[in-house]
Amino acid sequence: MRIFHHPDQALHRPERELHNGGFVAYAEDARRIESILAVLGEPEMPDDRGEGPIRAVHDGDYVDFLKSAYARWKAAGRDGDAFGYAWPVVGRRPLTLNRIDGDLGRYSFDAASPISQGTWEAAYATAQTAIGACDAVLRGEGAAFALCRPPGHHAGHDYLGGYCYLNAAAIAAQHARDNGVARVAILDIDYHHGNGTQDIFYTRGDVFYASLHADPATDFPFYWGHADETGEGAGQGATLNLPLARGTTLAAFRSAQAKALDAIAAFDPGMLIVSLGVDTWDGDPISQFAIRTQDYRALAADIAARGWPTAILMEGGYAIEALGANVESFLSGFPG
Ligand code: SP5
Ligand code: ZN
Repeated sequence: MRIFHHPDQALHRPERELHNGGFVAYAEDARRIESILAVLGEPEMPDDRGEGPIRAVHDGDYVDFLKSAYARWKAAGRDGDAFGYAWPVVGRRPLTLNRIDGDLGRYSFDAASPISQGTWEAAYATAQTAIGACDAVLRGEGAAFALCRPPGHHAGHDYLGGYCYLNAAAIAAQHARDNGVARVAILDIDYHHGNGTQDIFYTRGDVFYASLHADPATDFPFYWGHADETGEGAGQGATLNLPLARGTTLAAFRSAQAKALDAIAAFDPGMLIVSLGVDTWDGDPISQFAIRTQDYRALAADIAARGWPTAILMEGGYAIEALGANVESFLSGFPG
């Protein structure tokens, strides 16, 4: 399988995140990529398609904010990575403020996603990597893998969060739409609900979003991913949320995935995008499912059996030493 990755993705290097009332080491570590490449071997560099496909999904002011936030943080005399500490509660006026702290609150939804030097460059490279895999599939590959990092599925039209800054899956889906694919489906099997992807397509009927994830009643991102969120307007019925209990093993995960695949089949997509998180793994340090390494091959084979041209995009997974084996197992479920 063709594998895409851009070395600039390593430029995103936050030191810490806020967790349980204190600062801890940032879980979305750049070494995640090294662990995966050690197993998969040398990747392809994606072409640079510019900011057009990014701005086709994300708010222009938000993109400008991401590009300038770290420099503004430094200009304000701050040490370390840029963090928000005040957020506009839903219903506040959409004020335009110049202060960096105001913008950090306006454009984020958690305090676990700092902006470091190089965050923009890394997120931009992640987007190009996703587009590279998407283009390979558009040009006839049965499946291709984008080794994205930082991940993307928590990032919305105009916000960051959950270690995500630009939504690679949404950018790839929109890119496919803009290149003639009438209906695109996204299957999100990261441990966490992909709130950003859901939000971006919530009112649209041309991109189907199905997600298996830890029940947001117990797990991040809490405010999205409940079973009664099914889309709105033209998007009514084009969002499917399948929350699962902590401790979920292969059998329950696999039957929920079959349900998602059946719904996607009824939608009849021209392309599938898989948001692959291996934070569903048994030993993941921040997650509570019990999927084993060999299970990923079975899950992937069930997806591949449907026969849709498929771009696979990396999302979460934090057991650094196990990532290579888990991703390799998943990719081995696809032919070729
Ligand atoms: C893409 C993705 O998987 N994002 C997950 C974001 C989850 N953030 C909330 C959980 C934070 C737990 N942080 C523990 C850090 C230990 N070093
Ligand atoms: Zn996750």
